[in-house]
Amino acid sequence: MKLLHTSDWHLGRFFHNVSLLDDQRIVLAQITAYAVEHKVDSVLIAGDIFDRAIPPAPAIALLDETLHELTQVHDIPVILISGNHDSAERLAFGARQLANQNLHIMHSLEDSHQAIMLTAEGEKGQETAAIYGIPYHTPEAVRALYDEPVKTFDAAHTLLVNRIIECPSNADFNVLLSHCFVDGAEACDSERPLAIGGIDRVSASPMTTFDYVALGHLHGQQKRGYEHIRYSGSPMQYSFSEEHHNKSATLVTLTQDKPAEITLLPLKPLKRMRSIRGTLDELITQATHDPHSDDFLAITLTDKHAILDAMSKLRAHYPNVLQLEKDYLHIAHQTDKTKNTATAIQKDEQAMFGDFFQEITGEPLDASQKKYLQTLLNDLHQQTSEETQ
Ligand SMILES: [Mn+2]
Repeated sequence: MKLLHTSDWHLGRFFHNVSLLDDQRIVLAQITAYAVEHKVDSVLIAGDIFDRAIPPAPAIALLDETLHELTQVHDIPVILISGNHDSAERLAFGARQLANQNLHIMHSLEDSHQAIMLTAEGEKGQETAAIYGIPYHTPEAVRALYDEPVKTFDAAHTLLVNRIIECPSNADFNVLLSHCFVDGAEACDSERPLAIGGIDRVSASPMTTFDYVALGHLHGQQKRGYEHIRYSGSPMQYSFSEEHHNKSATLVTLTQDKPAEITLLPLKPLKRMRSIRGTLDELITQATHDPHSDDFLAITLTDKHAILDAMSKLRAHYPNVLQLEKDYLHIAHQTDKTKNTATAIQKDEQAMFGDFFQEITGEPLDASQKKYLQTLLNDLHQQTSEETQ
């Protein structure tokens, strides 16, 4: 039995106001190609299908197209759960009808103990897998549904897992999908916390009896405590904190009396998210030899002086600069930390205006100009402090 585990597609996501849909389309096509190439028995998507409850229409169209390719063109069942970014109710539209068409949308907590049964030809004849899905849920939602004093994310999740385990399954393999934050797993910048202060963590131990657990929520691929309890991670980078992530889909091969075999199938993005640093001149020179100058970039400029409209100058060579930082601003802040703040701000202003003046006129400020500027700044600060008193 072969399953392809993926999660956190976040279709319709924008990053620094740039739509990622073209990039998402590329990696979804690779996932479909892997599913076909490896003749998987199902594709499992562990939540955060969309980036928001009401996704943009082109994102809905991309999901529709991808699911059509998988379930109708290639006859591969898709099983998915809703994540914290999805609206479970909206994602559930048509779920009962679609279940007859290879598409299983598991959105209900009440029905999370009901398995989708898969059959496949294994080495020892026909094999069956029971696939369970626990959609994203809050403790309040579980408490409202069952008459249990559930207070924490862990208690809520454990209750739902135990409900599944209590129902005996005679399948050869039992597989669970869940969208949750398993304790000890590593987060990055692009996940929205489920709750503030780390109270969203759930324990892995109740899930160990499953043959495989397909997790969603965390965007970095990782196992959690056990080889068969895993996050597939998102199919592409969604923040600069994922600069060193190599994204993949997880191919899971289940064989009787053996642990699940895991193969990471690499996904190749259209554009990577990465950070570079250097002076403006260095970076512009580098751009000519950079075959990936259209990557999404976070740039740190190390020039010691202010540069007029650095963003447009960089974008002429790197069209997708999304974030720009200037080292000298940090340095100025750090060195002046211990001094009087007002003096520090004034000093920065003087230096910055001096740089600006030089950039425009090609000449540094002379002594009388500096004196005039100082008087002007003093007057302005005087006015501001009087106004705020
Ligand atoms: Mn997510």
